[in-house]
Amino acid sequence: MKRIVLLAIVLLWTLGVQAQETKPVIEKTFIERLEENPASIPLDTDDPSRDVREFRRDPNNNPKRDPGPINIQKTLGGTWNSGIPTFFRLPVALGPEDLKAGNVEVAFFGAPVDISTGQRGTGYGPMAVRMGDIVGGWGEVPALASGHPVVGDVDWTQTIKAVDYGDAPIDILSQERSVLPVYEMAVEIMEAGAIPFTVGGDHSLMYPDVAAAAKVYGRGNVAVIHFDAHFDGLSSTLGHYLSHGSMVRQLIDEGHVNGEDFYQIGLNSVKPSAKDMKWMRQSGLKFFFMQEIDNSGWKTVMDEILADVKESGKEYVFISVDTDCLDPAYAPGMGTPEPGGLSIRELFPMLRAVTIAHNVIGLEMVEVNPLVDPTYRSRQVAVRIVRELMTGMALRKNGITDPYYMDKDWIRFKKD
Ligand SMILES: [Mn+2]
Repeated sequence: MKRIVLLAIVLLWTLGVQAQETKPVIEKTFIERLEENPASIPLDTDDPSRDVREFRRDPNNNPKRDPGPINIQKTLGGTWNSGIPTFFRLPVALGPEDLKAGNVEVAFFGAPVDISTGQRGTGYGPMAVRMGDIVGGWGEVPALASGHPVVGDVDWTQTIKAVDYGDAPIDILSQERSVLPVYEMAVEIMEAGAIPFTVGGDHSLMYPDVAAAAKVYGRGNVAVIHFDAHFDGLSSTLGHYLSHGSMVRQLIDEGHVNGEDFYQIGLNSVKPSAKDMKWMRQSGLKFFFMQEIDNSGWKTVMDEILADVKESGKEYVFISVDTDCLDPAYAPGMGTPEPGGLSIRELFPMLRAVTIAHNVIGLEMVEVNPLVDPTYRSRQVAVRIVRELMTGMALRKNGITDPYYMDKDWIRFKKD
């Protein structure tokens, strides 16, 4: 009897629940909104965290202090595995007033975007570079300064005033919504009179980075030297204008940079389609496949590029290094590695050449993926890429004009 009563209660309760109508809190379903406009991604405009740009601190009043770079290290200097991991243990700058007050020349900032590669990992690039081994020592202790195996007694950290500008506040769920915060940070650094050096993050960053340079120095006034296994000129990817494979197309077609001022070195991926090749030729893009470097040698290619930039009269040069320009033998931890790429022996002298020869107004190093870099090899190489670029800039500041400069005293013993 008890069981029957219990069953009856359960039955009535179930019927009661079924009889209730569902009352949705949101009237239009997500599916309906997608069906209405399949090319849009519905967003919650009421979400207080919807604009990552609002996450930025007031750099001057939080806490209140005099402007200028802040040294956050405990010691005046140290060795590679010590210190609080800012980029190269550099002082920190929080806002443009710090850059101006400190006469900062180069401001590194991280941009941890990785959605464009289709896998996670490049977003950890900035932290990996901060943690990466610094050859020799860091800081202001002269005894810890380190020379360079090719160009001699030059320590860029003691020649160029540089800071860690922190990370751009990016939207980890959207490359499109990460464009503005990165663009604004790059513009802010340039307008404060410094050179932004973006550490990525995937290569979709090239769009805001170069667009910022064109905004500050003038559309069509900037030449771009682009090391990459990929041509990155797809008109779109899965309907997205922006990806790490299409920014070159957007930058040229939108008129930020002229096609003929765009130099690509080391192309080595699946060949661009016939349609893409047609666009590359029509736009005037100056591309050098790996085969050309294999046939003619890196120096011949570099000579041609240096002469061409000079002839164009372009005063402002942006350098973009996608680390996958290197063969995965040297750097396997990449967003999209491509066997058959440049060797370290080819890349390093080219990086010094472009920075010695040109008035560089912006740089980026992108696509390092520490999650697929179990040997730390790729991040070591990434740190070295930054070092080569910065060493070239330091040599230029010291008055060196030969793009292939070597300190002869450092190359071999002397017989005399
Ligand atoms: Mn690439």
